[in-house]
Amino acid sequence: MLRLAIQKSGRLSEDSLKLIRECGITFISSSLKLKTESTNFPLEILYLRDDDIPGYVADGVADIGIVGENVLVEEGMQALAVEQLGFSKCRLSLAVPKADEYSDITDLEGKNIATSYPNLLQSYLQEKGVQAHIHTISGSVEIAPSIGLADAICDIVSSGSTLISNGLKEVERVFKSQAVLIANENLNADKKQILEKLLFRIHAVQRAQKAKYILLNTPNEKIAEISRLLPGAKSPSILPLAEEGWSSLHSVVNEDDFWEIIEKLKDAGAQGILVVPIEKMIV
Ligand code: PRT
Ligand code: ZN
Repeated sequence: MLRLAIQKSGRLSEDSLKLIRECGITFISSSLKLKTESTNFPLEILYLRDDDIPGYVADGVADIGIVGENVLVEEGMQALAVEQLGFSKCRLSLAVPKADEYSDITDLEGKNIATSYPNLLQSYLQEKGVQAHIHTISGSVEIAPSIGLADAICDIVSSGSTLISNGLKEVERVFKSQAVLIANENLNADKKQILEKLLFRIHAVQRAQKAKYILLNTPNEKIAEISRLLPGAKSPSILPLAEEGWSSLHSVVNEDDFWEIIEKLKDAGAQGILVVPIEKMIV
């Protein structure tokens, strides 16, 4: 049995549970429970505050966990990281009042900066050779300049709308973050094996998220040209159509290249192009 710690309620919770479900792991989730066990995989889920997750995993109370890299690195526990998960993307940024003139980081020399991430901020300032006074506060960081508590703030930004609505502008990006899977460094052989199984499933889910299954019709004389445009899992599958001289071609495309490829396929004579999501992908 492997114990997974995820955030009880917050920005990481929904996507963490979604990932586990997409791995085919079923369990009863209830916002009132602190612990739940999967019905079809040797996994127990603990619901915790995100800040506590690295500590619990380091101590072995939980075997693995899902947490933001910002929290992990702030707590000095980056050694536990196993795998970036691609969700809850955000950045830790420095921001100053909109009306302030700002040219570069040296403008913050000797200034007061409010943050909940003193360690990440300190190492960034040190790297830039800037000395400032760091005020550690646990929340509502963005109001610090307007109440006279600080000249600048260093906080998590995602869309940027919180900064704008508090009359602030983002001036430096200190750290880029996303959700990461972490693991205790001394898992026994049994637990390691379960973790390997889980990672195998996570990789299949992640691969599928980036890939699309594409089906199209092509005149036979265009098969070679169109196949070259489709760097699929291996090579495209080609099936004859009922109509003489035509074939149906099936392959996989990467979401990032998707629109560019579609244009080229049309130009090359492809017709009836269908693009469908892939649920799991094992290579
Ligand atoms: O109760 P608990 O301690 O478990 O949760 P929490 O309140 O400490 O954390 P939570 O749920 O807010 O965030 C959990 C993790 O989500 C963070 O550690 C980040 O890794 C990640 N994340 C992603 C974010 C954001 N996006 C985010 N936008 N964490 C916080 N924010 C906040 C930010 O602090 C600011 O107040 O959202 C505001 C900015 O958002 P925008 O969109 O207006 O820029
Ligand atoms: Zn927290």
